[in-house]
Amino acid sequence: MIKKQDFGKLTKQLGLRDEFFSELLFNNFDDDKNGYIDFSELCTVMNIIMKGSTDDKLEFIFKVYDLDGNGFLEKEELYQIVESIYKIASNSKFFDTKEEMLNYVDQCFEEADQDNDGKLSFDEFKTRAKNDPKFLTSLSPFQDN
Ligand SMILES: [Ca+2]
Ligand SMILES: [Ca+2]
Ligand SMILES: [Ca+2]
Repeated sequence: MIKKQDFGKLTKQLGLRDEFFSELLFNNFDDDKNGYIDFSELCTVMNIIMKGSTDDKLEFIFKVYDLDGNGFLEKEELYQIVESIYKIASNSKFFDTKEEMLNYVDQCFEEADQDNDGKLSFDEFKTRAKNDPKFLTSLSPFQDN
């Protein structure tokens, strides 16, 4: 069983230096919300990460980013996430300033929100992520290379 404290250390070693994200991930791993990640919970997530299809992975990311768990991504949630990512990725590959990054979120959001209801459903998120790899990379807390 993994406690939240140990999980924080683990994600740090994996290059995730932001507590906000560590907490987000922990809450998502901890399926039964008992404050510990047990072996089967860990396996479920590892399976998605190692063997999951793109859709499985997108669904996982979507759930992590849906901070209030209402089944939709709101712009405020994306702002929080992107801001947190910006803190981690001090030399971000894509953006020079935070404003630039937030503008990008605005722009992506408008484009992704196909029915213009001000929130992204999983389908809208998935469509956007598949058509624009930059969208997904810019939303990923892990900086590959
Ligand atoms: Ca648990
Ligand atoms: Ca939400
Ligand atoms: Ca929508």
